[in-house]
Amino acid sequence: GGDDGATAGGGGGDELIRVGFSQLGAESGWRTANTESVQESLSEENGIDLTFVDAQQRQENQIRALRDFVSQDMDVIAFSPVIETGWDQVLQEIKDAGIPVVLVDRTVETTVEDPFVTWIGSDFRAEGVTAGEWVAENHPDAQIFELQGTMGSGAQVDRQEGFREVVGDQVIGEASGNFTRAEGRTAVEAALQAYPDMDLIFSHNDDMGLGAIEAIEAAGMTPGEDITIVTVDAVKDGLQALVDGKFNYVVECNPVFGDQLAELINQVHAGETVPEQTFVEESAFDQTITQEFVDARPY
Ligand code: GYE
Repeated sequence: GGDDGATAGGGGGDELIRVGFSQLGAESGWRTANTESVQESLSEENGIDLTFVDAQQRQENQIRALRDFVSQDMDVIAFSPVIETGWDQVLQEIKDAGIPVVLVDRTVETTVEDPFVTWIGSDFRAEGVTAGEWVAENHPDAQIFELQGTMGSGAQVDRQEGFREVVGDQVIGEASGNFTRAEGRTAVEAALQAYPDMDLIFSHNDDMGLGAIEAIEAAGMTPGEDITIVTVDAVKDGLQALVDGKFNYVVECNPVFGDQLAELINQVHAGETVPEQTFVEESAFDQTITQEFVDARPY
């Protein structure tokens, strides 16, 4: 639906773009930072009236939220899908209602044609490759345990694919920690029993890596020394673990793209042509980062 003619940054209450945003959860430090960025930028100041709903990592909650947005006739629907598949029906319903979709962070796999106008997020596959290349260069003989994110999520599927392209033959075990610290800890407790030879963990995010630290210390070993830990995200807690010598390498995944998202939403609503994909910028860090750098990290 949506009325045309709202201008970017437009002021008056009547002209605000009504946006429904379905966030997938609050599972990690990355997600918290992402939610803060989205809520701060999808603001009246940027011409947006935001309805924000957290799905607590459950797809059925997200589908319900998306249907609510359709019945509320939102101007634009934005969402970050918890897993890649299972969206065909609801995406078709949104399309039939004529509401443009802006996909955020994670990706979808669907049979619906042109299911979204634009996507903004990270190159998860490249993150996996970056992690793999550091391992290949620094620990070419490592016995690797891969601590996976939520199975079937874009971030899990693509990080695994990229990582294994480089060092796949060194992976001796894998389990999912669902991107949370608690489940990461449980998975590594089991892995320490199942794979006594493992000496390197590739964790798909910082929070699960922090859970791994707890499990390793509880088993009387030294994280970062007895077991090398490589993670993705680079939230403040992750970088602190790096400076403390408990993580060895952290690939950055940038959650702070609310301003870019707000601009895309304004452009989409105005019917302007937007790029199909926008990749946010990121880098990677090793133990040479300083405490000052960590202290200055805003999230
Ligand atoms: O890396 C992880 C979060 O989809 C990029 O989800 C995101 C990932 C992020 O739970 O910490």
